[in-house]
Amino acid sequence: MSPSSDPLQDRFRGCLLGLAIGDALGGKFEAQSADGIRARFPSVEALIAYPQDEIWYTDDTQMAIGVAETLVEHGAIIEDQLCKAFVANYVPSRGYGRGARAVLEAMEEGRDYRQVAEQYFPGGSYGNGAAMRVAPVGLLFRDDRAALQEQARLSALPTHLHPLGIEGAQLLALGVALCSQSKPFDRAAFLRELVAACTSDAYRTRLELASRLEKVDDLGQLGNRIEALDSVPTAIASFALTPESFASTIANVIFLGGDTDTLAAMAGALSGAYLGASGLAQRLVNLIETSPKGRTYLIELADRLLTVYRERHAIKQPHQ
Ligand code: RVK
Ligand code: MG
Ligand code: MG
Repeated sequence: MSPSSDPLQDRFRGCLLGLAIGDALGGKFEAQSADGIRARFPSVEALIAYPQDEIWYTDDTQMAIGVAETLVEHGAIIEDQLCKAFVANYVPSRGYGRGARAVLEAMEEGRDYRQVAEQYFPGGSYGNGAAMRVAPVGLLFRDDRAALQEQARLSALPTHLHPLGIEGAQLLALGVALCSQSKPFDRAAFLRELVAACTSDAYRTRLELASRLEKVDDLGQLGNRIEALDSVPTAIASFALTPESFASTIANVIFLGGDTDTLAAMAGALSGAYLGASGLAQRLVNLIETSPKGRTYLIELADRLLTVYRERHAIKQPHQ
């Protein structure tokens, strides 16, 4: 990849590549214990140096690609089109959540997937599957908070109807939007804005705790699980503690064990949106899989999303 001289292009690329790297590296440790991972890797550097061959992403990136493709094609989330993209990209062996699998298979077979989504988990899923894939929404609607909230909600709905699943996606999208704007990083302002955007006490409490955390060793207090509430604030807090280091931001959540791919995918998307592709760990960028929807495709997708963003901006503000 030739480095971009366009700072916003660098950030769009960084977000998608950072997500894929976090997902793929974290995917090597999914469901392992924190102690087990720490015993093998005493430092951030040791963990980041671990992959020697291509790293393969999981469902997190695969679904984020579907979200980005829908936005690129239609300029906004259109549910039918989003479902088509999810189904077209669906490779079950990439490691989907069990509820998500049931919903996607209903979509694939033309059954009533909304009913499956409502009934599989009564009240809807509060898994982190909507948040893990939402980053492209944060990029495209980075300058329009109302649209960002609504588009993040729409991107969640096919699989995640529970308010905590939806709110997790809205907060992560807002985090990406803020990261794509801020330099230098103001941690207090970043977390204040996220706290102010919370609609539930549950997220507000976690993000207030995140704003009081001072050490990466305390990140575990925020959770490391597959539920959105137990992972979205953790990813946000990890980025906020080490904003200038992509490697630390993804490694510190992988060290927590548990849902490592998704924690690192979300943290990686935030970090990449802030630092840009040029600020990522270049060795890992070069190891991202070279499959048809691998590294080169992710870069092209980020560039196409930026084109749509700029077109949207030009239409909204014709005199600027
Ligand atoms: C495998 C009870 C609920 C629930 C509810 C729990 C991939 C379930 C990715 C469920 C991510 C899990 C992850 C995931 C993304 C959710 N009552 N339990 N109302 N709602 N859960 O199935 O796309 O790794 O244990 O909707 O959100 O890497 O199995 O899928 O880590 O959360 O899956 O929720 O999963 P799902 P998802
Ligand atoms: Mg995954
Ligand atoms: Mg996961």
